[in-house]
Amino acid sequence: MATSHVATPSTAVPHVQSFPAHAANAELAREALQRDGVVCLREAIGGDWLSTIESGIIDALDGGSADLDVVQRDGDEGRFSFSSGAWRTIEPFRSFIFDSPLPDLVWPLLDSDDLVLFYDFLLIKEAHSDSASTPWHQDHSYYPIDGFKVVNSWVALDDIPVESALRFLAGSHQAQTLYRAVDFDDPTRPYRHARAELPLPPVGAGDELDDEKMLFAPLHAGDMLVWWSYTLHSAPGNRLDQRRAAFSVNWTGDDVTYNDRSALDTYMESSLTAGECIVCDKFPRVRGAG
Ligand SMILES: O=C(O)CCC(=O)C(=O)O
Repeated sequence: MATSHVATPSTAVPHVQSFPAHAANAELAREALQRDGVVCLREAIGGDWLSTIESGIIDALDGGSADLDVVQRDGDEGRFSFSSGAWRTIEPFRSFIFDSPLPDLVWPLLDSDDLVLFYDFLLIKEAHSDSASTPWHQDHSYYPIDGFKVVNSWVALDDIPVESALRFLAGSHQAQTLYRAVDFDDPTRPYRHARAELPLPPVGAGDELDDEKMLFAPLHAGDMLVWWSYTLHSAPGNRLDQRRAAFSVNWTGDDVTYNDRSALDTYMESSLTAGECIVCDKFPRVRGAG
């Protein structure tokens, strides 16, 4: 298993721009998202909804998620667990996605006539899952869809200090260059759905602290990051004595169509054909008329 050394950043590193999560700040948040490719909404999700998600996590880890991976890497004390597309079987996840303030926080940032649910993603790095790092990547490289109105709304379930925080390459979405998907378990190995004709991401393990465009995202539980699917980002393993968990919901907007390229089952739907709008039972419209 290849692991990348990630130095502990100082507290002086630049942070993702953040705003209190009010409707009144939506325009400022949208400008920051357009410029940097990522924005943080502080205190976006309240304690009751965080508890709802936690009850969904219990269900997911107890067999409720059909697509759950739990890995413990050599030498690590803690496990790294992730699940995707569980909202259709786990009621607390469904309720959070459809009934919480989440869609109304995200929709204004997307500048789209509608808001379509693509999939949910749960990620738990237990204390001292030291080598559970995430290499530099764009989410879009893994998707069988075309279009640019695709965002990840990533809710911190724990306080996440800068040492284990996500990091972003500011403005990396703007050129609309699609990079090749990398294998998360071992970035030196070809990923099975990778498109060989695409360039590799231009940032490698260990480069992040030298780059002035790097933005770090320390968060408190309930804060939410929103980033475009073309924004390059990465994360270190969790070397801390505390859990680092997040629940993210990925959304698409009115410019997105299916392209039928090879991808994980979570992102595919056999009833869709290339060029079609992706709205269907698996990817339902949550806001707007379509
Ligand atoms: O937190 C992490 O390790 C990675 C999260 C991420 O890259 C994602 O959700 O797309």
